[in-house]
Amino acid sequence: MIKVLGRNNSVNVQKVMWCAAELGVAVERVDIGGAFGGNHTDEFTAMNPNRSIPVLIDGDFVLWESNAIVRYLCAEYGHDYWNLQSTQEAGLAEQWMDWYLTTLHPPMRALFWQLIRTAPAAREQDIINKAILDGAKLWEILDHHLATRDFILGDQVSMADIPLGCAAYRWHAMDFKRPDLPHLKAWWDRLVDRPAYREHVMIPLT
Ligand SMILES: N[C@@H](CCC(=O)N[C@@H](CS)C(=O)NCC(=O)O)C(=O)O
Repeated sequence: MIKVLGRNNSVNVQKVMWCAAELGVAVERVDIGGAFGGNHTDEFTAMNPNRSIPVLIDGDFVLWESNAIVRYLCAEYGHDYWNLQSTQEAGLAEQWMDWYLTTLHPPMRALFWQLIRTAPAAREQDIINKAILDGAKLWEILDHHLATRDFILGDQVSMADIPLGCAAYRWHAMDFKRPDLPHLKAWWDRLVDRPAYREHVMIPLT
């Protein structure tokens, strides 16, 4: 059985677990990283020299970088709309996945660390304000994109929804004043309807 090394409260592990569940791929997840430790051993470092989670083990094949793992799972085990049909579709999916990683993740990470991982007395309001402002501008881009489609690539959910969908839960679950972005909210509601999303992504933020 495929193994995923990583604690379930990591957004990057959630991408992989949600994707595998959507594909119907059985996975054994092992709690590693954060308070569990285990990602600085020689054995782990040999698999991922970054000492970060998640790591996927599929037989003799080892893979790290969560977006790469999602792409691998869809290419290897994808069916129906999870198996992208053209290089254009794949290009667009990768565009949004990379946009999340390079552009939206930094303000989302700052917000998460301030509001969830930092004690209230130690929070820095200017960092929080900037992250909300930067994040809102970017979510607005996605809101505009979603005005004419149900999911990121069109009518059907795809791997393009995975990283942004994980971030969207955090955006809606954290306690701050969000701008009104109706298309984004409607898309997020569609994700919330998915049992695999609720099971692997919508867990308490810690
Ligand atoms: N770009 C990497 C980032 C991996 C990463 O930074 N993972 C974090 C958890 S979200 C980690 O390993 N933190 C150290 C730890 O949990 O001990 C990916 O997408 O997989």
